[in-house]
Amino acid sequence: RIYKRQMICRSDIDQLNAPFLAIYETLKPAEEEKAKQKQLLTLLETLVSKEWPTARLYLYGSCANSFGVSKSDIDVCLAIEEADVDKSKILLKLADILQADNLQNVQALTRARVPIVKLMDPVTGILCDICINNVLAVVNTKLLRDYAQIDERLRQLTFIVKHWAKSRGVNETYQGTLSSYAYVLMCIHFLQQRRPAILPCLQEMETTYSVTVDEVKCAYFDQVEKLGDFGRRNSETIAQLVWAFFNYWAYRHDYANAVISVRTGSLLSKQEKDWTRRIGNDRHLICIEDPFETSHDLGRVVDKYSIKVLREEFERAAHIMQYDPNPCVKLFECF
Ligand code: 3AT
Ligand code: MG
Repeated sequence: RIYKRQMICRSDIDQLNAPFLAIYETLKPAEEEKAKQKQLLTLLETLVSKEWPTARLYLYGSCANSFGVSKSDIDVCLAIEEADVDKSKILLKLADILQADNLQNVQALTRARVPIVKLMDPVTGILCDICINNVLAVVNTKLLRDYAQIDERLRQLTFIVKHWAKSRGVNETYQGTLSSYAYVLMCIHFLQQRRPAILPCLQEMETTYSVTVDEVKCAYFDQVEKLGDFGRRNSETIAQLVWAFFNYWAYRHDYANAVISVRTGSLLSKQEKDWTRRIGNDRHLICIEDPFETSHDLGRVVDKYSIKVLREEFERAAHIMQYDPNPCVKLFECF
């Protein structure tokens, strides 16, 4: 590897706070975008309820988990409580309804891994994906949103990490790199691990919210407003955290043995998860446990080629954060 291992942070790190916060501010969506999303959701609700009066629509993903940058697509889940829903049939019907109401580029992708209808709203210009009964995604969206309310540094760090991943081409699951969802979990876990901790582990606390979805019990402490200023004893700044995040994934993470787990707020071993060998396409080269579907490794998309790409990008980022005179430019240089 070309980059040298670095453990001690540069002395001028805090001069990078202002530029990182400026990037965060430019990525943050404006309030009027939220209003447009609501407007589209209301239209969709009206159309859907005519055909399926008891169905409900939920926003999930980055438009609802507070980690969405400006101009993101929106993800919508149509929840239908019917025995034996034939998803393809519903999606085709839904596509007809949407098309008839002049929504643009309506497409039903019934054979995708997660079948969806895609559309574009000509009034707001918003692109939207609608899936059926993906309720676990709605619940994990709530978990992420609740974490985001505890300490603003989580949102800042995640925006910067996602922006880096998109710029460097390592946010493409079909190419074997990680999903946005995986990066958010990496950021939450990282802040749970700081000493003093910046984030608590909500799933280890008293249960105040509990639902069972597809036989998976999802329970955690969701009264986050009661946590006050949880992270106040830790005064690390965003620049220090960005530095430490990349340093961790470049040089400190034990790729051979460790699993990061937001559910427990700690590191687990591959041994105890039985993630030590390749089964089918799951190679477990970088292990990120889903907080609710605990048998899911979000790193399963990573293969023996893309793990190299990913680790080299972490090392490049760590090197830039340590040595580059102008990291806020170099870090996000397009791949
Ligand atoms: P972008 O801003 O769109 O990149 P996002 O948070 O919307 O980020 P995705 O579009 O990749 O992320 O995914 C939408 C949501 O679907 C996020 C999460 O609630 C859920 N999700 C994605 N991948 C998984 C997964 N492997 N397991 C469980 N839930 C997932
Ligand atoms: Mg999305």
